[in-house]
Amino acid sequence: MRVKGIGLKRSIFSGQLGPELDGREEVLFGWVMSVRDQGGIKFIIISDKDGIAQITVKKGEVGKRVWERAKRIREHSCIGVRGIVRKTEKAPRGAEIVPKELRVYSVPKKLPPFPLFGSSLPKLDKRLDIRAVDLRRPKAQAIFKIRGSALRAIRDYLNEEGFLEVNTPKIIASATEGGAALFPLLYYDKEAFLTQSPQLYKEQLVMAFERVFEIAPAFRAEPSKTLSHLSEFLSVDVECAFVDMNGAMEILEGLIGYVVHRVREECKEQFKLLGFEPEVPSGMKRITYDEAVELARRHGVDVDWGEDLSSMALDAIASELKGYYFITGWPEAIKPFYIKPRKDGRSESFDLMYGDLEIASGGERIASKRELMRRIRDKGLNPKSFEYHLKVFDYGMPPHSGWGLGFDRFMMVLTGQKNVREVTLFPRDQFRLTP
Ligand code: AMO
Repeated sequence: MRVKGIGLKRSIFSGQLGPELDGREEVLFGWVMSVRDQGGIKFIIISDKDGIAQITVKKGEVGKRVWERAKRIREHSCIGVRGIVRKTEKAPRGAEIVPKELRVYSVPKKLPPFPLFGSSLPKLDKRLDIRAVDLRRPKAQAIFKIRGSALRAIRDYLNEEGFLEVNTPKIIASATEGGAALFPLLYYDKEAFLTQSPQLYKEQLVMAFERVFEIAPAFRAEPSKTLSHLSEFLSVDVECAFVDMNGAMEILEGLIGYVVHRVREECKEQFKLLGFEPEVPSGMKRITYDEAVELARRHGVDVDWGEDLSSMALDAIASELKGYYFITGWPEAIKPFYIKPRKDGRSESFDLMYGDLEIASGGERIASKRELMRRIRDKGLNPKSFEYHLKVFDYGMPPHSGWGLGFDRFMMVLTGQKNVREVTLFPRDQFRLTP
């Protein structure tokens, strides 16, 4: 049980504590949530990564040293305890720990700038300034446990579907997502950029692996301070050979359904704490861009055919289309160069929406080098900057499609949060570079 340094070795987390351990000696670590002092007896509630446990320190029942140490303990102290489990219906989990040894690792010099276990919360910015402490709030813990569960589910689903997980460079030489701005950086003596998306690499990789996916950060210099834009977000990217736009949408729809099912199954306690249940998608509706424009116009929103859908237009559309739905066939002029155009000015592209929030976008890609070069020129870009990419197309590029899912936005949907910063550990935006 004893180890050098911290002096104790954990035997259980609070989640494993229960009446069935009655009489056993166990070791727990945690942070003190509350101390209820009743003169000769102190009830210390600690929380660890699983939840809470009660330590009952009664004068006379515990050793002198333990009693003296217990007196020093305050809220937020970080402690370790070795003691005997005693079953009791009065304690959480139906058992308490009667300590034989108490170790106090740190006693806070001051209390956190806001109560972690109360219901009133200060503004998000204040909490983000000391995020590591804020993350000890039970609701924040619930959100990030759901996030972990969703990431596991994504990996399981895509692996099961025969996709290979890949990792592509995040320092890149040229832009892919026209509209979104790049973060430049000095790469030895050259200019380089942080990646906006693994787009070109994932396309190249279908030649070798047919089906690939990547879960990695993407960087966008977004000057807008909205509730759903970050400068660094987690992108789930999929690319698949021999599949068209519809095939790509099917993979995305299948993935979303699976993830919702898995998190609902794995995170029951967390959803209960949040007072929220994510919607189970059933048959995601598909509307065309033209239909979306019509719908917005019917609600009195002025939309010129060919322009991106404004937030007002999306609000109007979302007032009729609840939950998940696809908008397909976007005008080719507002889509990036690699998206396959149709002959009628539209393209083989789609966005996956949840209400008025875009959570993913994708489509079929141009597989012909000549056409891709033409599109690069038409978009006012220089084919020379894409030589390293274009030359791959000489060696048997298959037809292929894919998508990018904004994972943080998907997390907003899964946890019912209105601000993307609530579902991101250390969010980055125009105004925040620390912590
Ligand atoms: P797109 O630029 O639409 O497409 O990005 C894909 C998805 O990423 C999310 N997203 C963001 N999330 C948070 N903050 C941001 N600043 C931000 N920007 C984008 C959105 C969006 O739907 N290469 C293509 C994908 C593809 O075709 O495979 C791409 O990057 O949820």
